[in-house]
Amino acid sequence: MSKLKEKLAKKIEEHRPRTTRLVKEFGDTKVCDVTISQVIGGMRGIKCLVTDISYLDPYEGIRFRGYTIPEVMEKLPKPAGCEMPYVEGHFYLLLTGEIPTEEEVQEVINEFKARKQVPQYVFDLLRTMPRDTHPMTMFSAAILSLQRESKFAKAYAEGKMNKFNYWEYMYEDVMDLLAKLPEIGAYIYRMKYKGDTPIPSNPDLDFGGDFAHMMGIDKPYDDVMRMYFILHSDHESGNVSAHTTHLVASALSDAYYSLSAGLNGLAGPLHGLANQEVLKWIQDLRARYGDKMPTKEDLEKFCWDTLNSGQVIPGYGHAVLRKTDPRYTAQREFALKHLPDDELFQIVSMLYEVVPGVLEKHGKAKNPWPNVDAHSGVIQWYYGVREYDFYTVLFGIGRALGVLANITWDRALGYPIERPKSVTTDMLEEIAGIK
Ligand code: CMX
Repeated sequence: MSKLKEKLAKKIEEHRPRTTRLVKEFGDTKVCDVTISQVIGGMRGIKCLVTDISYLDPYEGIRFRGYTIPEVMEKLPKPAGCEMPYVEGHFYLLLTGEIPTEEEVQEVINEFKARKQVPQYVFDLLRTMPRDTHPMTMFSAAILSLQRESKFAKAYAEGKMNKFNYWEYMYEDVMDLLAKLPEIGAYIYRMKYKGDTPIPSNPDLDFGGDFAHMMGIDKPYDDVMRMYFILHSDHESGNVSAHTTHLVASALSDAYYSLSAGLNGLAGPLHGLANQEVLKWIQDLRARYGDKMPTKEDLEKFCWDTLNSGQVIPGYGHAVLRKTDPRYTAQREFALKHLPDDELFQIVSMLYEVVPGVLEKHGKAKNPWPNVDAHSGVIQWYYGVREYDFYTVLFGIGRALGVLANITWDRALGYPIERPKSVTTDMLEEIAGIK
């Protein structure tokens, strides 16, 4: 058994009694009330999910296992000469709650290396799809096709498992799957946009480094991607991609089924696709002003035109956050250091000064501040990834780290199949006293 799996086994043993005790001794203790607007309004604010992997404070933003983004970036081990930490170290943190040593990170790197080979049938499948298929469809289909490899599904079918060791098979699937995601993503990119010139994986590189290599982009793109994958990894459990992955896994569907489903949710324009929408929106803005750099007044007018045509301003607003997303800030700091004079970055910076005021005046969005998607595309664009419909795949590889860590713990703690209760409109009217 790997040291990571051993450590996880120990943590799980320590944690299980906490969950059991809460259910047994305090099962009837009330957590929160539920109002009609929450029932109709997408369950906003209802506290009915549990995860220890990350927590989203509306004002502070995300903490991964209790650490803020700057703390994660500072504390996790980094490859020699690099600014950003190993993605493998971040995954170790998400899974165990501990900052790994160099040696512990190396072990995860080696595990991924041993599991990273993508079966040929996945590439064959991708090649049968029309080239104008959205890359998220390709990515999700590739992951779904890998389901035949599931060790969990196989052991379940053979009746080999009991509830207490479900997590071990889930862990094996999670590691097998994660290790393959960089190559699947980069293959789609090179096949679809770069004249069908996939670049083979370099087994000596780490997760972020190998991804940059397979994309065919030089340094510091490896650091861009380490940062990107870490920032996008997890945002507690209620967002569409995390919740969907958890929900599907709750039916004892394996990691492949669950992640593929979660990614289909990430592909929606109100969720992960927003980073593609932001770039498209900014390109439309630039097209309107030709070579001239738009002024703040121009930007303000463009924002109002967007709102008045009934569209949302992509990259702004959030269901939980009520301040600037620290994932936006982390990317802004990177951009200030590496691409301060980039025209697109300057537009994004100007938008930061303009959009919150416009949204406040508009009076609808509860949060007028930027979210992660308002910034991600600009950095990708600068380093040459200009095919913006690919951006959500990058988000998806990052998001896999968090949601797969979560479903490993779901199995470990024996969370049951998810099954909330619905009511009819008649019933709500009765509850409201109007019927
Ligand atoms: N532009 C214009 N209107 C906005 C808005 C924005 N950026 N953000 C919210 N609103 C509107 C909503 O559409 C809603 O209008 P209606 O009452 O007419 O339906 C109203 O303000 C209230 O919405 P809210 O409670 O503030 O926000 P929600 O929790 O319903 O939705 C989100 C959150 C992110 C979907 C929304 O802010 C939005 O559509 N933003 C733009 C898309 C985006 O950036 N998505 C990425 C989010 C991060 C991620 O998941 O990747």
